Amino acid sequence: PHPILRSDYRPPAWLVPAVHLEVELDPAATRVRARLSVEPQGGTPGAPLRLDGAPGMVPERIAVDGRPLGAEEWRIEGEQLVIPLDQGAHIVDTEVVIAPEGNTQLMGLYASGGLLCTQCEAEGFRRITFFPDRPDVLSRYTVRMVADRARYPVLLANGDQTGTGDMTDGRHWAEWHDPFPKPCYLFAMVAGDLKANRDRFVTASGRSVELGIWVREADLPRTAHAMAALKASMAWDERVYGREYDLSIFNIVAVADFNFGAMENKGLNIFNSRYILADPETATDADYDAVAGVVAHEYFHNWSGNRVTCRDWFQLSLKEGFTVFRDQEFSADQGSRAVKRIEDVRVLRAAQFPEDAGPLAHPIRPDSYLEISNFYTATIYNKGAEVIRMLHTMLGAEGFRRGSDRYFDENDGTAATCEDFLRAMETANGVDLGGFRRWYGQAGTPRVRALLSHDAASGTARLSLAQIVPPTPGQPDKLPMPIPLRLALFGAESGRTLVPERVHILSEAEDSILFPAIGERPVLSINRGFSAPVVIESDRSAEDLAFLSAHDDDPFARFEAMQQLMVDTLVALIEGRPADEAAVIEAVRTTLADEALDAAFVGEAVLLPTEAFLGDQLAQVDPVAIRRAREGLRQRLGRTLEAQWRAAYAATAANGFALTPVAKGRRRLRTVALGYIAASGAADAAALALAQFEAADNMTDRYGALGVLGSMVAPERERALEGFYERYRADALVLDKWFTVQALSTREDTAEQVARLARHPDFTLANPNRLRALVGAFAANQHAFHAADGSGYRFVADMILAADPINAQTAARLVPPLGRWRRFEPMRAALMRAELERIVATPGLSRDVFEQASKSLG
Ligand code: B3K
Ligand code: ZN
Repeated sequence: PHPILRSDYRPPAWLVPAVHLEVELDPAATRVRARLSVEPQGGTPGAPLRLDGAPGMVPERIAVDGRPLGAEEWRIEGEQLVIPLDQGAHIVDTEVVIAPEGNTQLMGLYASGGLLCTQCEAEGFRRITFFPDRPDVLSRYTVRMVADRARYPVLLANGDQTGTGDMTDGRHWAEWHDPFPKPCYLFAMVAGDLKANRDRFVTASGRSVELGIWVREADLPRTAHAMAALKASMAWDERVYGREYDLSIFNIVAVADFNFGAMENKGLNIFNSRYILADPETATDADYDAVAGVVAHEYFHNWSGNRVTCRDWFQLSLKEGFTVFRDQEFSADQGSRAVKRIEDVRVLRAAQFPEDAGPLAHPIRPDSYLEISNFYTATIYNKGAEVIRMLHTMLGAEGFRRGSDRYFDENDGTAATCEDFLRAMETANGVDLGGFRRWYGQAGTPRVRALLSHDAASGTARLSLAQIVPPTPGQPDKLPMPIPLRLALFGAESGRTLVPERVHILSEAEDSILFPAIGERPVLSINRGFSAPVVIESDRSAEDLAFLSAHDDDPFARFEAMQQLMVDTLVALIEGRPADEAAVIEAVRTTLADEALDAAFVGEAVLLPTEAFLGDQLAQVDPVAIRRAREGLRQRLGRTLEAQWRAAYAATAANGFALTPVAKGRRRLRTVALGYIAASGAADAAALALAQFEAADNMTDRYGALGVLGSMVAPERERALEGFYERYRADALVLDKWFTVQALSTREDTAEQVARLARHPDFTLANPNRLRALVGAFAANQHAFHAADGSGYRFVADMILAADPINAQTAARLVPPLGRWRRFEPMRAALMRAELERIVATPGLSRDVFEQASKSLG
């Protein structure tokens, strides 16, 4: 396979202003008749019309301007249909037959449950019909769907419904028209036996929008939260960005088999059901938040993605980074801003930092790819969002809004670039973002060294800053990037604010700031709110970190100081150096005792950093030493503060289910406290957890208890796992949790249990959620996955190879954990490489898995 290069971009030779589709839906043989109005675009006179297709797809009929073409008048080149045409506008008809029920890749038109549905981003439309499948070809679509009325009573597509009717043969039809020109990746249609939760939203300018969330009838009671989130998102985008919805219908459909979280098709979002369905019995508080966040994300794409789309797939972060930033801010406005920021930074550190430090590192605007599906990454999405957030920080909320208004106005109805976005921000604010562009082109997480010195005699303090952007594949040398750092100074003795928060932009490799009139020893609070996606290296003592964790006025900075204190202590323990364990225990005690803090924050702040994150701090990951040190500290925290954990547990006792931020925070802290009670080794811990499990009136408490039990060796564990299975075996989304909790267990026998679960009758490679629930979770369980004998690597590689022919996109997502081999000692590294080599040597490998595995070896 040859790489696609960003520098090779050329505008399309032919445009397709209008598309008319006629689709006779049938799971075994769906007939698609496409009528394209095509017209040449200056630049490449004489170029033939090139339409993308899928492997093995052949047209049954082709006509140009109504005249059927003979076999010599067209050809198939690779997977493209090539038709020589005279300059000038033409009508091109093609007809193909496709088989949705055999489509296990879940791209294009496929069957899920009893439904037929589509997924076209990035390159799925070419599996439905021959078409220039690139985002800079924008068309107006009319779709006529025909299907069996009994089996598929509901027929949905983008835009407005313009007609329906019955046929004499038991089939019926529906016609939809979308007035907004769109790229084909935003095309969607769904046929099935669905019921809608219907509602309505009146836009700021008074237009009424019919809302529908379409699910299986039995799932209707689980759609209320998604509907509330949708309406809140619509109002938020009007208030914060001045963006109104633009069609009279907005539909969402939930499907059980989906490669990703959801898809923002114009007026017809299609969702992985796990991001729609929620009720207290089956969804945790985290699930509820994810539903709201993804509903908002897809809705926000209507402007950041659909009205303004991407010129080419190298610009993916233009819509994804911006839209993640928008959904993060929406969620922050709905609940606790500090806790939301903590969660988002956790995700960035768990998923994006390792990516940025490994063989698959790429900038948020990549330069090349083999398979675009591999670039829907934490870098494009989450680092992309951080880059937008830095612009927001530097320009201020109003300046950022001026820039986004200008961006939407200037680019509405077009396929734009990251450069267009930056230029709109610049012109609207009269600023030069020249150096900032490096964030788009350079990969790697910058490291910022921050050293504060104090001269008591002169009453001055000096902060020395230095940045290093590490080398990444293909980018050995980096230039410094503008890094906005929110910082403040506090008095170590008085606790007073000595220098209130300011934003300092570190633009050069090195820089220093002089602070006058600093009479007492200052303590540095830096990268507050995580203002830049960087690693801070400072020499703050355990005492100073403990001080900040108790006194900083930025809650994120308090969390961060506690984390750093825990990391420093654990790294020392892992490396066998003297460690200030007492400082951690006292800081946790102080946080637990602070009545001004809300429970949600406390629940986050007292958690030890994950084993994986600790691994990232070490020159070489030693999973066994990390596990031992972390579990040891957990146990001592549990024991020393046992009375405090029991008090916190009692104070947060279940008291009727409510979905308020306060009730959610209490549930969070309750399960965290239960975990520490179990870690202490208390004799009643398993019984306490089982009691919580059995008495729970909601999934958060039940799954929280199951998570604690899952790592224990106790009969209560087996009882809870069996009870959970029996209770939820018919509910796929909850059964996923049953697989995950066992894959994440810290027990010594986790690898065997997971291998056994892979043979369980409820395990299937065909459903992406299930595959991720077991294999994805196992690969994230550092200690179990990195078993010294290589059994974890072999298992995951076997699963990748087994899944690849069925669903290449999902299989490829399991490869990166194996690609981290450079971070391990030579024995493990060799075992990991051997599995990657075995994967690469497998005949018939998909392009998706080939790209990830071969680049991981490189
Ligand atoms: N835009 C979709 C991406 C799905 C493509 C997966 N290959 C989801 C989202 O970011 O909203
Ligand atoms: Zn998105």
